[in-house]
This record gives sequence, structure tokens and C-alpha cells, in this order.
Amino acid sequence: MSTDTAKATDKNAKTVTFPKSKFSWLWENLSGMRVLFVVCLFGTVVYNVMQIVVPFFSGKLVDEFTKLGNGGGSGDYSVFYRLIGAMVGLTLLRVLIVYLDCMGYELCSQSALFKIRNYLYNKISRQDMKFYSTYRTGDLMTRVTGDLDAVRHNIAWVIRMIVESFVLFFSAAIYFVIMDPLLAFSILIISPLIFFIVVKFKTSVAPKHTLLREKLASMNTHAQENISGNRVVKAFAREDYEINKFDNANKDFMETNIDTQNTWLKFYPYIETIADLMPIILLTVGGIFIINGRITMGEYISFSMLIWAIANPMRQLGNIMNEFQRFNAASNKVMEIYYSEAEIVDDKDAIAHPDRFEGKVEFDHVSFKYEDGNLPVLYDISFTANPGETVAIIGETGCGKTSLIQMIPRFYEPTAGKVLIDGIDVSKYKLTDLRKNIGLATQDVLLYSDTIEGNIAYGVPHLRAEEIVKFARYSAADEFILKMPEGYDTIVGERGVGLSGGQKQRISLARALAIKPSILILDDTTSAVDMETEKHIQHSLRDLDFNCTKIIIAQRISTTKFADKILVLKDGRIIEEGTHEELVNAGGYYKDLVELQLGDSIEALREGGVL
Ligand code: DGT
Ligand code: MG
Repeated sequence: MSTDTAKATDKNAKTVTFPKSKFSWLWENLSGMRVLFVVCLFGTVVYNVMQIVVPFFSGKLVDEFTKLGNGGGSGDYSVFYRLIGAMVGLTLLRVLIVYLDCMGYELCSQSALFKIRNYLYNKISRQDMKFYSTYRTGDLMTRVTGDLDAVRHNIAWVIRMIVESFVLFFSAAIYFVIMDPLLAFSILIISPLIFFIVVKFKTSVAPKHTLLREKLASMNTHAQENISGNRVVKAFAREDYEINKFDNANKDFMETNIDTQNTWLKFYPYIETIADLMPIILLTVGGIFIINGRITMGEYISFSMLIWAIANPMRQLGNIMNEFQRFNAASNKVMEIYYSEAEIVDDKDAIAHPDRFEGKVEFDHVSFKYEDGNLPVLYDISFTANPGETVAIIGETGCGKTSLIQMIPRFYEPTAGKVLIDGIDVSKYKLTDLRKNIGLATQDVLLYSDTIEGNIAYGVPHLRAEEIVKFARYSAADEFILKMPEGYDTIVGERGVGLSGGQKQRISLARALAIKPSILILDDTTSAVDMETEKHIQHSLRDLDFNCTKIIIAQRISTTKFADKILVLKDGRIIEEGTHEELVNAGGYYKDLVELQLGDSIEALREGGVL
């Protein structure tokens, strides 16, 4: 980690650079708690130094006790009692400081966790389509839960332990040096060995934590996809297959976890042996020094009570390093989202347009290719939908219809050409103003687990009940909603579970209409409704009580028939354009489609009065 930027390497060996180092990022998110955090760090220093003081008093006590026992000294027991009193008092004070310190760290870490989680959620919510097609839901969920918890743990525990170990080690080392430099030197000489082993351990465990983190995300993704796709799993009776898949992911995670933990076991015996050598050195060298009269018995006891303050931080280093590497891997994942930037954002001089648009939609030589796709999806598309007009788009599956309409609300941007609304490039408008003016019923209907009323009023939260009913009538949904046990208050399940495909489409249409958009885009919205209902919907769409340009993707001739303009798309190109009449007469793809769908030749249909 460099001082001003943090670098992370993901599984594809791509180095991601963050604008801040991990610690300055944490510091930034400790705002409001920084003073408390510094006080806590100071508290950690204080209570650890106090740990050293207790053995110091013990040593003094033993010397005093020995003197008194030998009938020496002043025979005054008050010094003895004062020393005991001071020891008890100090121990109680230390316990109180440790207690408050832990609470303080917890408070700081929870506050940072709350702040980062909110920030991440905000960031994720405002991301563009590219982001959502890059990151899997299970992976994102892992970042805002497990990974974030590792970040919290770093503030609440790892940093405290680092400070604790250093303070204990150095204060004990200083004490040793002051008391007897030669004894101190003979004990401390072996400590660099431990640092060397810990650095080796760090190098070997770091990639394992990164891998472990990937396995966890993969397991969560399996679970999330299986749970949200449970209907498909059931339909194909693939429960065993899915359970097996999850079992494998779980096993993989467990094995990586064991392997990561075992890494420490390989280094542990060396560390433990070196740490255990310290009391032996003390016993040997200290014993000789007592015999020589170089140190007193009390001093020897202080040393032996303090030897843990040298040995334990050494032992703890491995554990701390392990946790720190976990934080390292997790924070890379969190910071990747934290510092991610949506590509489609407001222009610097974005135009505010809080009012309604006139509704003129123009495509000016638009071509488009998905960044991760090989071939362009749309080629040189030009057409105009005038305010209030209905433009229908028809074409075989995969020809680019959905891709085309997604450029109107700027979900994607053209690779060439422009999309204009009321003569201004859509990229010049403020995104919220642009999107608030567009009512979109997507092809893949998603309803929230909320009441039907709540779903219809999603874009206009305080919509009056009569208005909700009005829009439900426009979309021919009112009738079936009233037949439901609790009418508009019926709660639909996640993604609209409990409703038929056609019912979901109608609610989604009502939701799009409820914002009274100046541009309404319907992506195959009536594909699952019966002909009769579709007729009703078309009738309503012609008689809306607000002005609106409609761009309707459809597969049925019955839907496109009344449009002011029909665009026929094939392999990303407009191959025919005109009214129903014009296209039938043109005798191309559209005419063939009419014959196919109505089951007879144009001539016969005309004779029969169908056309
Ligand atoms: P549909 O809904 O089945 O009638 O088909 P369209 O006409 O709505 O097709 P569309 O625009 O969804 O897809 C056009 C082509 O673009 C097709 O070959 C699939 C591809 N495509 C669609 N979405 C994505 C995407 O997110 N990434 C990439 N790389 N390709 C995509
Ligand atoms: Mg589509």
C-alpha cells in the first residue's frame, strides 16, 4: 500500500488504484468520531503501560517483603500496605479503562460501518446499467455485509491489537533495558527472528485471503441466484442439482478457509518456540545474575512477570497479521465500489428541466454497441416521433428494439449519433429531470413486494386513491385487482409473485402511466394480455388525459396497426418505415408479417374486410 493511494489486485490480476490509502479512507469515515478514536488509542497506550507498572510494584513488594521477613528495613509495614493498595487501585483503574476503551472502539467502528454502508448503498443505487451487468448481486451483497464487517473488525479490534502489541513490547523492552541492559539484550536478541517469520507469513497468507473472499462471494451468488430463481429450479426439478452446486461452493469455501487457517499453523511452531525460549533465557541468565548479586530477587520477579509482555505480542503478531490481511482483501472489495463512478452522469452544464417535455423524440444517425459485446447492435438509426405521436417498433427477436429504447432515458449512450428530446441531446439534460419525464414499462417486469397500490404509485408516492384507480383502468387492471381478496391493498410477493404475467404487465403499465410522462415507452408490455384486454388498453392509450408521445415495441400487428409510424427493425437496421397502410402496400417484411399473423393473403384479407 503506497502512502497516498491504495492498490488492489483482483482475480484477473488487474490493479485497481484508489484515490486514498486504506487508513486515510478509514479516517475519512471516522468523521464525527475521530476525537473519540484518538482518545481510545491513547487509552490503549495507557492501559498497556499500566500493565507494566503492576509487575514493577510486585518486584518492589517482594523486595520490601524480603527485607521485612529478614528483620531488616525500617520495620514499617505501611510501605508494604501502600504498595498493595496502589497495585489493587491501579488494577481496578486499568480494568475500567479497558472497559471504556472497548466501548469507545465499538462505537467508532459501528459509526464508520453505518456511514460506509449508507454511502455504498447510495453509490450502488446511482450506478448505471454497465455496473449492474458487471457485478453479480451475490457479490455486491457480500461487499456490503461480510466485507464491510471485516472493515469494522479492523477498527474495533485489529488496530487496537496493533497498538496494544507495540506498546506492550516496547514499554516492556524499555523497562528491561533500564533495569538491566545485559539481561534485556540476551532476551530481545531473538525477537527480530519473529518479525522475519511474520513477514514471511504475511506474504504467504495475503493471496489466500483474497481467494477466500472470492469463494465467499461465489457461494453467496449461488445461493442468491438459486433462491430468486426458485421457480425455474422447481419447474425443471433441478433441486438436487442446485443443492449439489451449492454444496460444492460451500465445500470449496470451507477448504479455502481451512487452507488459510492452516497457513498460520505452518508458522506457529517457530513463533511459539522462539516465544517460549524467552522465559528459558530469563531463567538461565537471570538465575546467574541473582547468584552473582547483579539483580535482586524482586527485580527477577518483575522480569519474569513481564516476560509475557515481550513474548505475547510476538505470538499475537501472527493473529493480527491474519486479521489484517482479511481486512486488506475485504477493504479492496469495499473500496472498489466506494470509489466507483457511474459513466452516465449529469453533464457539467446539465440543463435543468423540471417541467414537462413537449415530447419530440429524435434519433439522429444512432449506432450502438455494448461495451462487452462483439458486434454493433444498432446501425445508423434515424427517425422522429413528434409530440403526441405513437411510434411502433416491430422486428424479430434480438434485432435491437430494447437496446434502442434504452437510449432515450440514457441507460446507455449511442456509440455514434445523437438521441434528442425537444431538439436537445438527452445527454445535456439533468438525468433526474430526463427520467422523471419518461414512463417506462420494461420487458422484464419487476414489481416490489408491496401492495398493488404501492406498486402503481411507485413513481408518485402521494398519488390519490382515485388517481390510482384511474390508471389501473387505463391499463385494464382495475377489474382483476378488485377481484383480489384485498383489492388494491393486496400485497404482491417479491418480483410480483402471485400475479400472472399479463397481470404484472398491466400493473407495470399503470405504474408507467401514473407519473403522467411526456414520453411513454412500452417494451412488449401487452405481449401477455389477451386480444380483448389489449384492445381496451389501446383505446385508453389513445384517450389519455395528458399529452404524451408513445414509443411502443410490439410483436402483434394489432398493436402496431394504429400507430402514426411503424419502424421495422432487422439486425439493428430500420428496413421499413411508414404507417400500417403504407407498409402493407410496400409489400415487404411487414406485409409478410400481417399475412402470417392474420393467416391469409393481403388480397384475401382486403376482400374479407379484415384490412
Ligand atoms: P426481444 O426483446 O427478444 O424481441 O429482442 P430485442 O429486439 O429487444 O433485442 P435486444 O435489444 O434486447 O438485443 C439486441 C442484441 O443485443 C442481442 O443480440 C442481444 C444483445 N444484448 C442485449 N442486451 C445486452 C447486454 O446487456 N450486453 C451485451 N453484450 N449484449 C446485449
Ligand atoms: Mg427486447
